[in-house]
Amino acid sequence: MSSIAPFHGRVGAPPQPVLPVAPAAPAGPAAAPLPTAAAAPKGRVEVWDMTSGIEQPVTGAALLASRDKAITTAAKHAAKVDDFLRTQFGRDGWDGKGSPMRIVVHAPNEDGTPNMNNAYWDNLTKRIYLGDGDGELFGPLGGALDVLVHEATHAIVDSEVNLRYEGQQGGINESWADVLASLADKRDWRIGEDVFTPGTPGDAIRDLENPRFGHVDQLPEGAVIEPHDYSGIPSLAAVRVADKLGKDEMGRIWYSALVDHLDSRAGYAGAARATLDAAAQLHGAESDAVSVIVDAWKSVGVDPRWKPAG
Ligand SMILES: [Ca+2]
Ligand SMILES: [Ca+2]
Ligand SMILES: [Zn+2]
Repeated sequence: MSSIAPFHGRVGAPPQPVLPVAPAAPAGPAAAPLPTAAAAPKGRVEVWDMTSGIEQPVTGAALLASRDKAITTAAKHAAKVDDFLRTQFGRDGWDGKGSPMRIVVHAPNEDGTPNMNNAYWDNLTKRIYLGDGDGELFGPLGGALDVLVHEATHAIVDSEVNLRYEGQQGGINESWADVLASLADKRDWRIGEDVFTPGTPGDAIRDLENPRFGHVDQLPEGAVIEPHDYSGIPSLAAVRVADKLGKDEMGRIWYSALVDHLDSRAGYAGAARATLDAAAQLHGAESDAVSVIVDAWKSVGVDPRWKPAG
């Protein structure tokens, strides 16, 4: 399970699908009269409502008629993610095979209590679970487009590369999720600012320009580091590449690195090599892009020539 925020004080297995559910009817124009054409999500989305504790499908007609803002906003954003993957990367759905975005709104905590302060991708159900937040730490998490892209990127990672969710691999997983999210919402490098601490303006879950750890030398030796904290190092390299090549071009290279070049055993150095291989393929081995990327990784203490230990 790959989430947007670290889970605090959680033990044991991640939330599992509660009960088998019937597949939802595809969202979008349905038998019911459409309020307006603009209200129909363009991208492919399937929605479940977990208010009752069970994943209940929301039909296209029910979605169009819904006055539940957490549901309608999450569905609108999920549709935008589907569009974004197609227009930004030419990707046909999160799995590259045309599958719709599948979201579960009002998802509870693992113990069944409501107002989960998190969102996560579950690779077993292939759905994104969106908590309502407690209103203090988070508002409903589907209210942020970048949170949806973050979780969709975990879906892409799981369908393309079998990364472990720990250590540097966990950091790579989280970093790619944040970096691709930063492309959907190009205003800045902050993640989740639209839903994080509704009572406090100007903050965010993470700021890729100002990560907790922005250089390998800052990592405390011997400590177990949480994947979201590990992610800051590759994310800062991506920021510095974007400073030179532009955000869209960085994104093109980073996406290609993920789907075409990243090795399932990669640590930071392997991730760096994947971006170099992608840049070399797109721009040539002697291109400026390649030297910009080498410099960016070195600035965070990662030498792409490192070989994995053992
Ligand atoms: Ca953002
Ligand atoms: Ca806030
Ligand atoms: Zn995540």
